[in-house]
Amino acid sequence: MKSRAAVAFEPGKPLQIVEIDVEPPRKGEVLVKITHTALCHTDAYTLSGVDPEGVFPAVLGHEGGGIVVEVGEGVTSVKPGDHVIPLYTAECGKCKFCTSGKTNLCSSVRETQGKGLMPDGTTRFSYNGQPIYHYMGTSTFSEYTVVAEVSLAKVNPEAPLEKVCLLGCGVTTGIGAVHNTAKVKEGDTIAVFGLGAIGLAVIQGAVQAKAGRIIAIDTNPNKFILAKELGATDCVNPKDHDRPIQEVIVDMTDGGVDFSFECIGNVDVMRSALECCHKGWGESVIIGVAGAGQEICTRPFQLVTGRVWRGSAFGGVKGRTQLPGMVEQAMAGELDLDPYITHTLPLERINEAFDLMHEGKSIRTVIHY
Ligand code: NAD
Ligand code: DAO
Ligand code: ZN
Repeated sequence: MKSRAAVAFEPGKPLQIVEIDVEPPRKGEVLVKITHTALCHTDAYTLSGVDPEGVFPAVLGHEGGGIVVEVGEGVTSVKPGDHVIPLYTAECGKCKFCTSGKTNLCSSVRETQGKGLMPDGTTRFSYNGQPIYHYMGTSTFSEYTVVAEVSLAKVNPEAPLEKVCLLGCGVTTGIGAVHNTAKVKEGDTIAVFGLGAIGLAVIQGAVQAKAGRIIAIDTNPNKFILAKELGATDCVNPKDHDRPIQEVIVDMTDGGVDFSFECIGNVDVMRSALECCHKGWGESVIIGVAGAGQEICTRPFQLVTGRVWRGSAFGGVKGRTQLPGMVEQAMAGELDLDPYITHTLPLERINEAFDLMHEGKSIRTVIHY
């Protein structure tokens, strides 16, 4: 079938809106009509060409929502008409990871997903007879996409897909990192570095956890308005200080925070985030994705004296099991998605959405088909 899609033909170049060919779903696969997708910084990261797993040409996009059109052989958990959120972190429920009870990472489709291919090692997309690669197992920048069954969360059909698509990545990642990775408790002091959708969702999660002080840090002071609305108690711009930001935060908090979250992907900030943690117990969670080959560093004494460095992928959330419940929370008004949606645009204007992100003007732009 034909599908309108925004294709990344080359790294560093704008996406091109073209009509691609999409093959029917094969065994264990599902054809989904994407109704809405948002853009995340990770899409920009891959498009820039620095992602070691970035293959071109590809259909990017991983924060979407849609409706099942057709299922391949053996698919039992979804049927045509079901509303779904594609998952870049699959959940097969059977692999060593899924059955460990220790992680939300799943190995079932991981190897091929990282190569831009479907689990059988081929692609369902082509343009003028040339193959187009998949991305993160989701490829939501195409009106019709093919996704592995294990990479789909079935959600309440009453849920507004134009909003709950955000649960496909950013909001879930930030909120999940607070509850599943850090396990923030009532009264804890936290620091959030970077106030894009991920950092704002960390703030929202911290408010849910009844954190005490929530210190929001960004070099763009325009981000402080929304951060305060969502519950930040203090806002700090590193540019206002002539000493390392970790020293500023340690002084503000009588020795450091209980938890910090890096939501930028900057290895220098990752160090600051660790070192602003309280001696003896402070924990820092890395969420941001750093450039290929970059490394983090600190003095080992920081760890010897009790600080802990962790990381979080998709907020530690098991998508098929837990995402439907988060959608219910959003529908019940317990999880407000409206503040994140600063812009909406049709697919044809998706490159403007990337510009808005790079200019620091948007939190999330929701693209409609
Ligand atoms: P974003 O670009 O919208 O937000 C980043 C924020 O960081 C911006 O507000 C920017 O002003 C601020 N910033 C930049 N440099 C800074 C500095 N030196 N000090 C303080 N603030 C600074 O991005 P996003 O969509 O919120 O994503 C954030 C990061 O999280 C990205 O690296 C993305 O790839 C990553 N991510 C990770 C996961 C995961 O599962 N681990 C999931 C989604 C996104
Ligand atoms: O299982 O080995 C693995 C890798 C899982 C990928 C997790 C990706 C998390 C960070 C990427 C940000 C996505 C928007
Ligand atoms: Zn698994």
